[in-house]
Amino acid sequence: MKKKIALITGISGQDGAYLAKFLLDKDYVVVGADRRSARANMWRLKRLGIENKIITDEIELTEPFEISRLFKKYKFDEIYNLAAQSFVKTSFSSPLYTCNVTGLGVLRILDAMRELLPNAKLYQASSSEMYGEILEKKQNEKTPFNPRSPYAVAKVFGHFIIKNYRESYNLFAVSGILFNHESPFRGEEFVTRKITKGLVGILNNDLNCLELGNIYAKRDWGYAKEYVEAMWKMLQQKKPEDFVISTGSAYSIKEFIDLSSKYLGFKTRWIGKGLNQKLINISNNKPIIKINPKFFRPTEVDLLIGDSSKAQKILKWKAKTSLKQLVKIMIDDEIKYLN
Ligand code: NAP
Ligand code: G4F
Repeated sequence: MKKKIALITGISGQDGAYLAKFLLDKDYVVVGADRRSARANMWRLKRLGIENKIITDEIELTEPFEISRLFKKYKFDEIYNLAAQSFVKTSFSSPLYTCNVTGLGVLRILDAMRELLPNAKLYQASSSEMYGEILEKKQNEKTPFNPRSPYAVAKVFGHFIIKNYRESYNLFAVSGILFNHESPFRGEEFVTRKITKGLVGILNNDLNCLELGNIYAKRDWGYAKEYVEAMWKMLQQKKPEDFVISTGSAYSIKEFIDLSSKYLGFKTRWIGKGLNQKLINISNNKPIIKINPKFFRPTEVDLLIGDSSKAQKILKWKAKTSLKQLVKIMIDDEIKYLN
């Protein structure tokens, strides 16, 4: 039987790597596309031992000619659009660029698909950030969006243009509204990896103290490796539909720090309030976490908790890894690859 061929944009990112491994294990031909970079950014694929098993090509989401070229070169059965300027904080300093890549990039992909590959299936990486200042206690596919950052506004555009092209041109194009998902492959600027890497660095005497922003925000954190299966499942359905993917539980950054420091064997206590709040290492009375307003955002998303009952019912998908287990996975890996 002819192998299915899938395109993953954003192949160098966290989800791109896990999804590539998942699809290769299902015997797909995987074309992994990324923008050209002067920096070596394929370390995740190397770690998974799949760097030489995927076909690599270039895609720049601001460049429609490059998208068309790729869509003429390969007859994709499935397209996973994971590429984005995905760091929320950067979207405040680069709003136009973020909207161009993360928002309009989706339209460029969709329009090339309409013209060149109308029978392909397209997955769009939508985000729980779209709920922003939440309008319902638990967020599901029907909860209205209330975005709080240029990144989230761009994702809302991407989400609705997918729906519009699906309805206007009868394309199989769907959005997965994924809540935060983490792993050892998470970028170092995101808060979970910043904490696991930072605390391991402190234990190893490479770092004195870690500086963070708002530690009272709460997120619904799952394990990225499990979440890519849900993306694939969405494209195996008869009917194109959007799904929320989440664990259903939320924890604060402070709780994530406490779980991590406890797992590493630190004896700690919190002191002070607001900007003066610190986490003290009881063994030497020195602070290991401080607050730095530099990491605050102009507008914050205080709380996200997803309701993924539709995915549980239709996709038969459910998150399995607890936050405690996720912390262990991330820290063990951090220690293993310390040098
Ligand atoms: P990530 O690690 O930041 O990866 C983003 C990828 O997009 C990288 O490969 C990056 O390439 C690529 N990219 C950035 N700008 C590009 C451009 N102009 N043209 C082409 N490629 C570009 O993100 P992730 O965590 O894997 O997330 C995957 C997707 O899911 C993103 O769209 C993100 O917004 C969305 N999402 C993530 C989460 C989450 O919790 N992880 C939750 C909801 C939605 P470089 O290596 O060159 O930077
Ligand atoms: O780890 P974060 O940067 O992730 P954020 O903003 O929730 O966005 C991630 O998840 C979204 C899904 O909801 C994705 F769409 C998006 O692409 C990305 O993957 O920040 C999490 C929380 C925020 O409330 C932030 O203010 O942690 C808080 N935080 C506190 N101190 C910090 C820091 N965040 C970062 N990155 N760095 C800090 O020092």
